[in-house]
Amino acid sequence: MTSPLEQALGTMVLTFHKYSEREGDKFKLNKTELKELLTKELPVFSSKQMNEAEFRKIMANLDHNKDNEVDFQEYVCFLSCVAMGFNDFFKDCPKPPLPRK
Ligand SMILES: [Ca+2]
Repeated sequence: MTSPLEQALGTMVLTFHKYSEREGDKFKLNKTELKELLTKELPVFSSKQMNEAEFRKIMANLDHNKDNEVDFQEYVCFLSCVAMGFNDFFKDCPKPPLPRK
């Protein structure tokens, strides 16, 4: 049995590879792969109908080493930022009681 956090980490890794292995370098997301990942796996980004200019801005922000691809480290930095955003968003919400074991 894995814990929810372990499952979440596994999902982060598997989701990256599900898209990165489609074309070209198997360990990096190119623009097409990144767009697919954002649209299908993080629909919170595409719900406001991300246009080409917005997408290019996201790509440029994520691609720290400017090789026109997003590697795993760049992807994890991005997810950390999204997690911080979620944390800010939810910090004033009342907490649900933790499930008893
Ligand atoms: Ca890169």
